[in-house]
Amino acid sequence: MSRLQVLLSHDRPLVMGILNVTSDSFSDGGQFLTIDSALGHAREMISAGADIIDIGGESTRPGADPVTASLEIERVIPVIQAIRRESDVAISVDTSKTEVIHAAQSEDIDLINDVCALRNEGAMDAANRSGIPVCLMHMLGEPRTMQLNPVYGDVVSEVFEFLVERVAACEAAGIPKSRLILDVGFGFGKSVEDNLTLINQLSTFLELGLPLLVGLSRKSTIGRITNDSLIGSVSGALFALNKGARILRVHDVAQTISAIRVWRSFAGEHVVNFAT
Ligand code: 7PM
Repeated sequence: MSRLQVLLSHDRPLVMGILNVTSDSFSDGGQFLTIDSALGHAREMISAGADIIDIGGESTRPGADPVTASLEIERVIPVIQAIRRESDVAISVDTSKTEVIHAAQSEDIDLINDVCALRNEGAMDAANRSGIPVCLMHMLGEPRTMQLNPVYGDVVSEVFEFLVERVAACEAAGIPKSRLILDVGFGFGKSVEDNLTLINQLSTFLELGLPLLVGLSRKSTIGRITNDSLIGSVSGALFALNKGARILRVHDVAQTISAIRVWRSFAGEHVVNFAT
């Protein structure tokens, strides 16, 4: 069984820690500072108990400066290697670029997290040949413009049909359902109301029969509800679990894990905090 299959076979939610591999204000043409600070952040999330580290080189971040495939590779690959030298944590690569999928597939990684759901030229083929599991996320439009005026007839059925179509496209290309995870794409081409509807109706997506990943940590919809993004994100994460989410993509790993422990205990599961 693959690392991710082992994790998913456990009867508990999984926590995916967000690792942004982006440059800071220092001049760092060689990317050393970028990689070093990313590794420090990864170590923190691993000791906090993250199940998966999601490494992103900023390619598809809404509003972010576009990053070339070679710069993304130059940042992401050394971080994968550095984490793998010291940890058996599951590693996810947050990318939509075919070149990055190609480069990452020869590393010991566990998931390709593509916010474009393998719609870019060559991405489906690269993911198929890699044999690595994939998270397919819904996004309306493209990152630069998706928040300008997203309009749906019925957001739940449109996102649902999109995911049905992408799963079928993967199966047709040779990627079996056993290698797929789905995500409704909170904040990706959606109004505040659309996001709230999708989370409220998240259990509808369980019908697709695949694990659901939810990423709402520190997103603007949470910020519209409360100024406390930590409490807001953790509260939202627990609500998503109640609606059937299996993997939570979060910034605040330690706090989310504490909340999950309480949630599982209240749900009647035997969770003992050995630390106290
Ligand atoms: C600006 C806006 C910066 C949004 C970064 C983001 C998801 C993801 C992201 C998600 C999956 C963030 C996002 N969000 N991958 N990548 N699901 N599967 O908040 O919701 O990190 S980028």
